[in-house]
Amino acid sequence: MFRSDVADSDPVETQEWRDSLEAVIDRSGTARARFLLDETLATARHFSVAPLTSLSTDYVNTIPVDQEPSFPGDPTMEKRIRRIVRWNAVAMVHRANTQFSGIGGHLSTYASSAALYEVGFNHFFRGPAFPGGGDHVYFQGHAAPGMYARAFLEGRIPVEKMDRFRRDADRGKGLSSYPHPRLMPEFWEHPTVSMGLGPLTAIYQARFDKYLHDRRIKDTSTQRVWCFMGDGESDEPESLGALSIAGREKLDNLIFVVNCNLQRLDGPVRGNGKIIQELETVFHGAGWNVIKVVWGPEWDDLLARDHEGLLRDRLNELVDGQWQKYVTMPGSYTRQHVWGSDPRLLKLVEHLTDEQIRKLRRGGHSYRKIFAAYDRATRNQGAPTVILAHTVKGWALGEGFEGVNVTHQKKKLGVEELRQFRDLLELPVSDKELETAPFYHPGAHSAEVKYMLERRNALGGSMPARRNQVSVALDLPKSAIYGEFLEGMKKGEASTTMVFARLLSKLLRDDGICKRVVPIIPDEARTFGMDALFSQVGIYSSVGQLYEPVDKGKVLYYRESKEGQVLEEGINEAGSMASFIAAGTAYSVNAQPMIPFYIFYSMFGFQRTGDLMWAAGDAMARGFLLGATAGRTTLQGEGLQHNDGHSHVLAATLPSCVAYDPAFSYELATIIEDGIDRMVAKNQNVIYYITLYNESFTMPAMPEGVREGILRGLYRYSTAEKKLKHHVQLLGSGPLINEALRARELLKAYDVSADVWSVTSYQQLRNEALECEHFNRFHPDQPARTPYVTQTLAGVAGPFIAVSDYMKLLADFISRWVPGRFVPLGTEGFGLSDTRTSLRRHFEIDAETMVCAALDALRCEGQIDVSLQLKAMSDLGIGSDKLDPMSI
Ligand SMILES: Cc1ncc(C[n+]2csc(CCOP(=O)(O)OP(=O)(O)O)c2C)c(N)n1
Ligand SMILES: [Mg+2]
Repeated sequence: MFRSDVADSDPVETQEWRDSLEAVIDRSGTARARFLLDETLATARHFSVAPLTSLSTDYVNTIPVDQEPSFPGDPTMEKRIRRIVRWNAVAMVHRANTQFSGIGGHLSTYASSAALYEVGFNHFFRGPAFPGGGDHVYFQGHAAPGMYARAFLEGRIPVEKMDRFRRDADRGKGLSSYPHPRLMPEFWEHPTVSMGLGPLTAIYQARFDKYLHDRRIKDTSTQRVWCFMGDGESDEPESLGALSIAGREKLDNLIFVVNCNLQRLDGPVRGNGKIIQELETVFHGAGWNVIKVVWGPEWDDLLARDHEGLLRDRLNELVDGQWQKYVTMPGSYTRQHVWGSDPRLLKLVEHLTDEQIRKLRRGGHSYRKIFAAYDRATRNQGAPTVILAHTVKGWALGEGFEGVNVTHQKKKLGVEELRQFRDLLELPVSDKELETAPFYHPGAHSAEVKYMLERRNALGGSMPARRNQVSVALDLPKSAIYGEFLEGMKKGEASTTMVFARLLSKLLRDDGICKRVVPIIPDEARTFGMDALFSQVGIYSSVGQLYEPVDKGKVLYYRESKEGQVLEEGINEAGSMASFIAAGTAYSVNAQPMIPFYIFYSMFGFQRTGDLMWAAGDAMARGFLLGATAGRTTLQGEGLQHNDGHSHVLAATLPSCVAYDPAFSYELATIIEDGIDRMVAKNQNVIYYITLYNESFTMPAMPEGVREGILRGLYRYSTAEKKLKHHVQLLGSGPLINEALRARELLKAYDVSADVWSVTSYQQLRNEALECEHFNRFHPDQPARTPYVTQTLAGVAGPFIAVSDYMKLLADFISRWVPGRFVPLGTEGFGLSDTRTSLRRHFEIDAETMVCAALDALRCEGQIDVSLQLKAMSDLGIGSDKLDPMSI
């Protein structure tokens, strides 16, 4: 293999070195060849001529000119299409902001990446009808106008809709700001605009495609994942944090395209460095195939004549801030600064005019260079590929936009700028019309539209396009599977975590859905008592198990297998969430319903990866999130960073999330059965968040008639045997219901009886009450609806004391609909380590402090005297010096 464009002052000598290496390999094998290379490098280091690092290459294109494939398309036609798409992408943002100041949108991102997308659309992206199901493309969020502009040309978006960019409120009539499946469920597939999440979730999507394939659920061998991202976006830890997983898993179905326009929002990404070179080393180091597309074809001849490597040295040394500057300067300036550093360099460009120097394009604007990169990327085997494409931010939008630091924030063009843009694009928009920047469509039967539709038809249809249909109908588990959990325990004790582990292992044996269940665990299976799953269904590994596990021979051993079912993600909650999204959207993305059960430390769920949960909601993912080791006081000994007393508050902020805090095994089983029914049978786009505790107690049998109450969030668990002089209502959630039951016994000493209620979901109670409020507000002429919580608690006597292992804020969700004095008890404040008993006293949620709260409420109601309250405090050993947990 010989590169014509590499700086080589003595090609014959070079070939001799190559020949001798080949001869050693032939004669003595690869080990000897490697030894000789190592020795040569050691010598090179001694003389300080070793390559800087084997991970980076010169600042030139990876693919040599003579290895570029011929371009199969019609370049002139594709240029015309690109120009029309470019115009309309600009028109939609400009028009939106002219009509509605402040509505926003971005011009410069797509302007820099138009060719990157268009080459993909015309030649590579496989659409939904492609055999095997097509590619998954993650579009850079801020480039959305370009995707709309293309769909407009294809006839998929009418012109009225183009004029409703960023106006979603009239449902179905507008175009969302960014890729939001929930707002445009027929169009967008993958949410990307929270930067970093696109790259992360794309990696796990590619991995999940392999999982589906290896587990023989779906043949995904023709599907690829394309992820477009910004160079500024690469600063997000999530963007690069999972690269090694893609490398290790050899995800050759994955292609990243990084739009390296050298700028982010405020300024240069690496003014003092080189982002492309930096990314090259990072991706290389993680085992990726790296293709740099740095320069356009205008550079080919210059680089071919760079026999001494002077030009390469110059390209290598100039930093990005400088490259950005050259975009904004005339050719004479660049001649002087780039080439003027050495007379020999000046000579290289002496035949070029200043204007020609100014027009030496960057690789990411050359369809030929991009085609070559995509072609190579799609043929690569055994590793993921990244394409680092060098572009100009605001390309072709004129000097007010190209390369300037404010370009990201500019939403409109002046008439003169529009005129120049129109002239550059050679579009038939009249001077008179320029003021309004009208959309331009060449007509449904035009050659351009015909060409692009032909290309898309050959590739499996238009994109982006989200599928809503589920092609596989599943038989849901029979009720019997849940039976044992409803019966309760005659003897012994269990925690809800143990109950869940048992239920999950039953679901994994169920004929109807066993293959569809995807357990996801970030290195905590043993913590949750779920390690039996390892041997029961195996851990998924694309290479099987290449070693004999240390515990082989034991009943439960660490079994990895190509058909393994558990996604054991290691200590990686973000990656686990990305897997959850891939599995939870498989019903649409891969037309295969899957049911993820992602179990994690509840403290490291919504708090740590909340944005991914939000993205899951946007993507309309379905599945179960299980926040284990839940509760500020139930998990003892772990302390401040582990004790979760607020994940339910955070979960309530995710609109598609149904959050439950169950106490008993029958509640948990009822909730999971309902969740599977809603997600799989009823096709509802909901996520269930269920907290699981590690406190064991005897699980009671399910009382009659409580199913609806469990699912709606509240039911009466037990009624006072006998009414005493005073009466209160005690509401409990999770294991704290046991404290409510104990408080009921203690209260008897003060002539107070109590009913005990189980609150499985404050969030569901609140949501339903808000729904009633909404109905009533807008239907004043109809009978008012009463919230379920009000109806259920109506007519019972006494103040209401609510306790949970979560913040008071959670119980406060329902306070305004409770028909009576309401006293929430909860765990505001930082967590700490101690025994459960001490922690519950500290946070004032144990039975004794509950008694104090109940008596206090009765005193405030004028029912008892202060002396009784003081007596109780003294009886129970609680003084007025009780530390306020918020004070820590
Ligand atoms: C997590 C997150 N932080 C901040 C932003 C706001 N933001 C939007 S675009 C942008 C700059 C993008 O730069 P780059 O990734 O280089 O993309 P380009 O537009 O240059 O292609 C920023 C900071 C965001 N969308 N997401
Ligand atoms: Mg950028």
